[in-house]
Amino acid sequence: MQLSKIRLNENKEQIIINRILSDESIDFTKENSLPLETLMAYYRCVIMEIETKFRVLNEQLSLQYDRNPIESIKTRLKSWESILRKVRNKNIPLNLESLEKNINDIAGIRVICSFQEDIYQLLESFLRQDDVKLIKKKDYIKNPKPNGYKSLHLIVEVPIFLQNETKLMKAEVQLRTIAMDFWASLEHKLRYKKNIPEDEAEIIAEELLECSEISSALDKRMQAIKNRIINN
Ligand code: 0O2
Repeated sequence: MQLSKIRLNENKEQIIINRILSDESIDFTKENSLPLETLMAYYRCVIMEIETKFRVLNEQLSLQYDRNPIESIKTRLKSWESILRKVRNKNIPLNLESLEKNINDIAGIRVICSFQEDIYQLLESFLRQDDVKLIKKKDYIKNPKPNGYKSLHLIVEVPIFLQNETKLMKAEVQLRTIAMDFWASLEHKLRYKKNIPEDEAEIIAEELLECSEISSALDKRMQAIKNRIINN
């Protein structure tokens, strides 16, 4: 967590945060450094819990089908800077309860699969688990975003088992194919890159939309080939 960095006055992140934030949020950060560090540790724990759940499913499905449905898993704890930016953009009250209640993606787990069918199979097995509570599902695979973005997003609540208590923590899980991940990584660069002339940005966006369609077609063909191989 970036809290330790925030304490250093000359730190680069401190300078950015100072620019983004009001005095109130800077005071909040300083006054709550220990509870915030604890909360972030809980989010790290829920990331571990969920990552393990997917690794277990991968292990079992690989025994059953002799191949690994999960290509890789990436996890991230949202940076303190992004959390504060979201607080400001969404006009959320800045206190610990409000962060937990209103920001669902502090803990993020991205599961990357080879094939689209694997995503739905994993989804079913994951949501069937007794201790996983689905809060929200957004299927950008069946309903891609207008820019061509595809991925399956879940907000879930999962218990973490601490020394003297069990705590329910929320996390965002994104499931996508390798092709969808490849596309999203490049498109992400466009979103965060400043200084691209408007007409150039429009051309890139059109190219990306076309690439999204091409990669969907590739995903479908690869899936069909895999199924033919398996069925022979
Ligand atoms: P980062 O830096 O990846 O964390 P909501 O509040 O749920 O209504 P939100 O938070 O936009 O709206 O949720 P959504 O639509 O489920 O998107 C959450 C995350 O999905 C984003 O997080 C991105 O990681 C990814 N994502 C969504 N849309 C796009 C897109 O068009 N392109 C790419 N490359 N990624 C996308 P953050 O917080 O925006 O960013």
